[in-house]
Amino acid sequence: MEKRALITGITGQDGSYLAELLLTQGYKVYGIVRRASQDNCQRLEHLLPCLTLLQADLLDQTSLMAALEEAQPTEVYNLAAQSFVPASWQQPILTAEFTAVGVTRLLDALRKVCPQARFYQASSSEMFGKVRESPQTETTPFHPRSPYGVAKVYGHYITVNYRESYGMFACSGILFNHESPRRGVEFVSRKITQGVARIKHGLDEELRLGNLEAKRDWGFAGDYVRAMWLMLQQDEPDDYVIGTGQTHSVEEFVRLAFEHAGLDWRRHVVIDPRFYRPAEVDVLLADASKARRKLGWQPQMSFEQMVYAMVDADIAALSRAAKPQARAA
Ligand code: NAP
Ligand code: G4F
Repeated sequence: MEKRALITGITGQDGSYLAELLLTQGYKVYGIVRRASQDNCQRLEHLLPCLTLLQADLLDQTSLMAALEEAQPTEVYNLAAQSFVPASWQQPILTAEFTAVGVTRLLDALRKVCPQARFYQASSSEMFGKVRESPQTETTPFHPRSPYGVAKVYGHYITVNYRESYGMFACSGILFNHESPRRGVEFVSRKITQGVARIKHGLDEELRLGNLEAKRDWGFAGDYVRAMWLMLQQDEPDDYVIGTGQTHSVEEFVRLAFEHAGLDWRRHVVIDPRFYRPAEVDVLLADASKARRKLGWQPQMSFEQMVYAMVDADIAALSRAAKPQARAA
């Protein structure tokens, strides 16, 4: 049978890596994009000739059903969400519509149009929030700390519920933070590496950040999309925690990134209370032993390698951008 995948959120960081992986596995890949006045496919440019993009929106059930009718997917990956935690305090209702109820819209469309398709839901370690135990496993209770985290808990349980109610092959991947040179610039990892590059190039003097003490279990996005795919290749649907099993503070990330560029972070980083959150997730740490045992998954890229790759990519991008100016001068 032809392997056909539909990805929501294909224009995002994970969507671009997942599309690459599925194309190399021989899938016909469809992606859902929402209408915008300008196209938003920068992360996909190198893949566009091989993809079929369909216009739909998680807010609009009719468009989701039409996309499923057209693609007739064997696998559906729901990566679309309002994914930036601070924005979820500014737009809590919109976040719930996209990130929570949007999952039900898609699952219900799937149930009606192609109930045999396998379904992946992009759940998050933000659901653990004020952690009840450490490290966190699939059975650790949730205590979300943001409207985003609350919305993801809903998305997780509605996925489990459609599996249990309708026998659908629906999996929830509880992924810890994962980064890459394609990460959005508002997330702390990319904000740091882009800030380092701008300081290195003499474009900025300072980088303003919030809480440097928060700790995250950070991995590389390319490794994590492999785990998503593996979940849908199993005999039975299930839920999995995906992370590295190591945690690092934001300060450690900062120090490594600046040192890699030959800079002293203490001379450039300014603590700005504007970037503190109303409620913080202090520390996250994954126990991904179930994924290791059942999926054979483990991360390939270390924390240090990932930080260095992100710094190098941002410095190189600014060097490329500066070249025409240098020629003109
Ligand atoms: P991202 O870069 O922010 O991408 C989000 C995607 O969702 C974009 O393609 C965006 O489209 C799309 N989207 C947003 N609202 C939509 C709507 N109403 N209808 C259709 N599409 C919509 O996120 P990511 O880092 O790739 O993460 C992918 C998923 O994994 C998200 O659900 C996120 O919450 C979850 N997650 C991420 C991490 C992580 O560390 N990266 C960890 C755990 C879970 P536009 O391009 O049009 O904005
Ligand atoms: O990079 P962040 O914004 O990621 P956060 O909030 O952990 O969420 C990301 O990972 C989740 C998985 O756990 C995903 F579900 C979610 O979609 C997203 O991808 O912030 C990381 C930490 C926080 O503790 C924050 O307070 O960095 C701290 N931080 C310190 N200064 C900052 C800043 N975060 C941002 N964005 N900007 C700062 O200036």
